[in-house]
Amino acid sequence: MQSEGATASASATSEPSSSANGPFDRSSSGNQQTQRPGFVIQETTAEDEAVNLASSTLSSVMSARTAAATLVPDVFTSLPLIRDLLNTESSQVQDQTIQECLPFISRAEAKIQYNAHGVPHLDRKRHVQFLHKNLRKLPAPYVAADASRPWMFYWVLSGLYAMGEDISEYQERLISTVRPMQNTTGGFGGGNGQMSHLAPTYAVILSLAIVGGKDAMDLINRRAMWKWLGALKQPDGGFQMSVGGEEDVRGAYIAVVIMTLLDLPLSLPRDSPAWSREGLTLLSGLPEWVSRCQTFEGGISGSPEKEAHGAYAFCALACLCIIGEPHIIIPKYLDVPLLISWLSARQYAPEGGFSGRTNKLVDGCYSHWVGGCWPLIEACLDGTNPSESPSTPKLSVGSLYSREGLIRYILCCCQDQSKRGGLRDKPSHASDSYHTCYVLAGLSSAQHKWHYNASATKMESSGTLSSPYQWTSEIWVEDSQIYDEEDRVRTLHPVFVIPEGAAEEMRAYFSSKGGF
Ligand code: FPP
Ligand code: K
Ligand code: ZN
Repeated sequence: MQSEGATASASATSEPSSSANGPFDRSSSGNQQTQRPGFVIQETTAEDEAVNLASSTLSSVMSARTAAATLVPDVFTSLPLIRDLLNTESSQVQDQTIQECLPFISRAEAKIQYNAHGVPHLDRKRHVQFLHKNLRKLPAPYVAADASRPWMFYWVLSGLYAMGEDISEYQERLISTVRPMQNTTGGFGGGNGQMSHLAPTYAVILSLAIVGGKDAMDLINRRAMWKWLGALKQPDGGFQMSVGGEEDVRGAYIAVVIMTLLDLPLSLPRDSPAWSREGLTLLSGLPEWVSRCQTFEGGISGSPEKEAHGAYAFCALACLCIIGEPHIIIPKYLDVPLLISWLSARQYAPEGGFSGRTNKLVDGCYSHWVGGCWPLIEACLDGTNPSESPSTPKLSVGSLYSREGLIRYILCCCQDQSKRGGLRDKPSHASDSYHTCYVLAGLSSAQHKWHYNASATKMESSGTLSSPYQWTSEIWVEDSQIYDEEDRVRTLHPVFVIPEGAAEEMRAYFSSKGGF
C-alpha cells in the first residue's frame, strides 16, 4: 500500500484515520492522536512544519511564521499529522507536491499579494486575456489538439462566462467552425472529416447552448443525432463513445445530456445493437450500468471493474441527475455513504485541493470533477423542498467538504501569476484552457449553494428527462469569508456546466419544435 499522509492513508486502509474529525478539523490538536503501527505522529508544531518546509530564504521563513501564526489555519500550513512510513514513488511525489504548494498557501510566495486571510485576488483581467488568446491563432504544437477544437470553444466560453464576460462575439465563429464537423450519420467529429465521437459532440452542443440563438440550434441535425445515439447504445445498457469505440461512463452522461437538451425521443431506433422486441429505450439498463461502475473503494470507474476516478464520479452523478431526481435516483443506484467516504478522501491537507484518485496528486481540474460532485450529493441528502411552504428555510446538510480549503488551493496555487495568466493543475504546471475552465467551475460551486426544487414548475412540453431543470442557486456566505467579494464568479449549472438558463433555453427551443 502506498503512502500519502493522513487523507490518502485513511482511504487506503479503508478505515478512518485516528484523527477523529478528519484533516480539516481545526479544533483537533496533533498531540491527542493515538499511535498506530506503521504510522508516525508528527511531534513538531504546525508552525515548525510550515517553517521547515518554506525555509528556502529567511524572508519566506518569516512570512510563513506570520502566516501560520495569525492568518492561515494550521491545517493548510503544516504536514499531515499522521504519516505512513512506507516510502514509495507515490509517497515521494506526494511529499514533493506538498513542498511545491506550501509556499503558495502559507503566504511565503513573494510574487503574490495576499489579503488579510492569506488569499490572493482572482486575476480576472489576465485570465480573460488568456482565454481569448486560446481562440486566436495558436502556435504549431497545437496541431496535436486539432480534434479538441470544439472543446477549446467550450472551455473558453464557459470560463469567460464564469468571469462575467460577454461571449456573444463568438456566436458566428462557433457556428461556422462546428457546422462542417457534423456528420450526416449523426453527431460531430473533433475536426473536419473526423468520425463522430461523443466527447466533441458534447463540447459542440454545450458551446451552442452557451452562445444560444436560432442559428446555433438549427444547425444540429436532431434526427441523425437520435439515430447515431441508437448505434452507440449497447445491449448491456451503456453507450460507446463512437461506433465500435470504448464504452464508458462519459458516454452514459453525454448521451443523456444530448437526449435532454435536444428533447429527443427515447425510443430505440430499429437498427440499434440494443434493439429488442421488448420495447427497450435509449435509457433501458443505463442507471443499472452506471451502478456497476461503483468500485470497492466507493468511487466510480470509467467502466465496470476499473479504477475509481473523480472525472467518472461527476459523469455518473450528473447522468443519474438527468434521468431522475437526486434524492431518489442517487441512493437507488449508488452506495451513497461509501461514495461520500471516497469523495472526502479526495481532498488533501495541507494543499486543500482535490486529487482524482487514491494515492495520486491534487490537480486544479478536480475542483470541478470532484468538487462538482458535492452539489449533487448535497442535493441528494437535502431531499426536496416542501411545496406548501417555499418560504420556510430548508434544512440542509450544509457543506460536506472544506470550501475554504478548495478556494485556498484555487486562488493560491492554480493562478498563473505571470503575464500569461490562466489557471493550472498545480504550480509546476503551465496554465491551459481546460484547467482554466474547470478550476473556475470548481471555484463557482465552492462559492454557491445549489438547491434542487422538486416542487418547481415542471417544463410544460415534455415530462421525459425534465429533472435537471429544477436547480436554483444562492451565494454561499461564510462567517469569515477568506476571499474578497469581487472574486466571486458566476454560477454554472451543476449538471450541464454551462450558464444558468442556457440549458433551459435550448431544451425549450427543441421542445417547442416537437418531433424532427
Ligand atoms: C487520469 O489522468 C484521468 C482519467 C482516467 C479520466 C479523465 C477524464 C476526464 C478528465 C473527463 C471525462 C468527462 C467528460 C464529460 C468528457 P491522469 O492519470 O493523467 O491523472 P491523475 O493522476 O490525476 O489520475
Ligand atoms: K492529473
Ligand atoms: Zn488536471
